[in-house]
Amino acid sequence: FILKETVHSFDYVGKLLTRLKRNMQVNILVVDDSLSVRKYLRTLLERQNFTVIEAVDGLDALALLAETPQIKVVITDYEMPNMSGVELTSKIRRKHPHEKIAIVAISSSNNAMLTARFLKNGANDALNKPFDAEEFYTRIFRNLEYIEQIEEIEFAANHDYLTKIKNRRCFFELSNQALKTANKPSALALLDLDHFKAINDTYGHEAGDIILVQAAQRMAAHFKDGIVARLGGEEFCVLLPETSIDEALGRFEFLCHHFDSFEFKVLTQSLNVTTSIGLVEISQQDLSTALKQADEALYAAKEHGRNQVVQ
Ligand code: GH3
Ligand code: MG
Ligand code: MG
Ligand code: MG
Ligand code: MG
Repeated sequence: FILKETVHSFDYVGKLLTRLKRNMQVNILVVDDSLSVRKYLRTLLERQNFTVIEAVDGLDALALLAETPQIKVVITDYEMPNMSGVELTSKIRRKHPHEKIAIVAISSSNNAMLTARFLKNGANDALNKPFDAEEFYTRIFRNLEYIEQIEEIEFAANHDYLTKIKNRRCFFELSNQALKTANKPSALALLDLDHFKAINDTYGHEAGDIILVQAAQRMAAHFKDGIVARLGGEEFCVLLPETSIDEALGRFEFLCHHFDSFEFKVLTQSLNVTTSIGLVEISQQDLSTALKQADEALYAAKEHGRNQVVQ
C-alpha cells in the first residue's frame, strides 16, 4: 500500500510545533472499507498529532460529518460498498465548499480517469496508490494550510484588528440577516466612550488602545446573545435580535453602571472610563435609518451629561 516509510522532515516538525503552540486540534475523517488501510492511515496521521475519525463507507462518513462540525479534511477511498468515493465526494460538496472541508481522494494509478473524476466531483487533491508517507503528509498539510489561510482571511475581513471583535462590515451583514428572520422587534444601541480624546491626551494613545480592547471584550461578554461590533474609533454597536426595548434598556443601563465602576487596567494604572449609549427599537425601518435614530439618541445622552442611556 505504501512504498516506503520516511522520517519526519524538519518542515513537518515545525508545523507540528506551531500547531501545538496554538493548541489546535484538527479532526481528519478517514473513509475506507478496509480496516488495515484505516489503521495504517490513522498511524500516519496520529504521528502528526491529528485526531482521526474513521468511517467504514460513504453513508457512515456522511453521518459522521453531520454530527462532527470540526472536520477539516476527509481522506476517501474509491471502491467501497454502498457508495463510491466519487459519489461521496460529490455529496459532501453539496453541503460543504472546498475551502471549508478538503477532500483528499485515494486514487489508483491503474485507473487513469479516476483522479480526474474525483477532482471534477469536488476533491481538492488526489493521491495515487501506492504513495509514500512523505507525499501523503505534504498533500495533507498543503490542503490544511489552504483551509486555514482562508479561515484567517475570513476572520480578518470580519473582525476589527485592534479589539478582535466584529467590524462594521460583519455587523451589517449579520444584523441584516438577523433582522430578516426576526419575528419580533429588536433593539439597537450605539455606544461611544466618553471623553476618550482626553484619555489619549493624558495617558497616551497606547493606553487608549488597551482600554478599547478591554471595553470591547466587556461589551462582547455582556451581550453574547447579540451582535457586538466596533464601528470605528471609540464607537461600538450592539444589535439584540427579538429583544424588547424595555429589556434592552435594563441591560444597557446595567452595562453603563458596570463601565462606570470598572477599573480599566493600563500598565501600572487603573483608569475609569464611562460610555454614553443611544438605544432604539428596530422593527420596520432599515438598519441605516435605525442607526441614524440611535445616533440622535446617543447625541442626547452626551448632551445630558454622558454616562447614561437615552432611548
Ligand atoms: P465624547 O465624550 O464627546 O465622545 O468625547 P470624545 O473625546 O470621546 O470624542 P471625540 O470624537 O472628540 O474623540 C474621539 C477620540 O477617540 C479621538 C481619537 O483619537 C480617539 N480614537 C479613535 N480611534 C482610536 C484608536 O484606535 N485608538 C486610540 N487610542 N484612540 C482612538
Ligand atoms: Mg475499498
Ligand atoms: Mg466618537
Ligand atoms: Mg467619545
Ligand atoms: Mg465626540
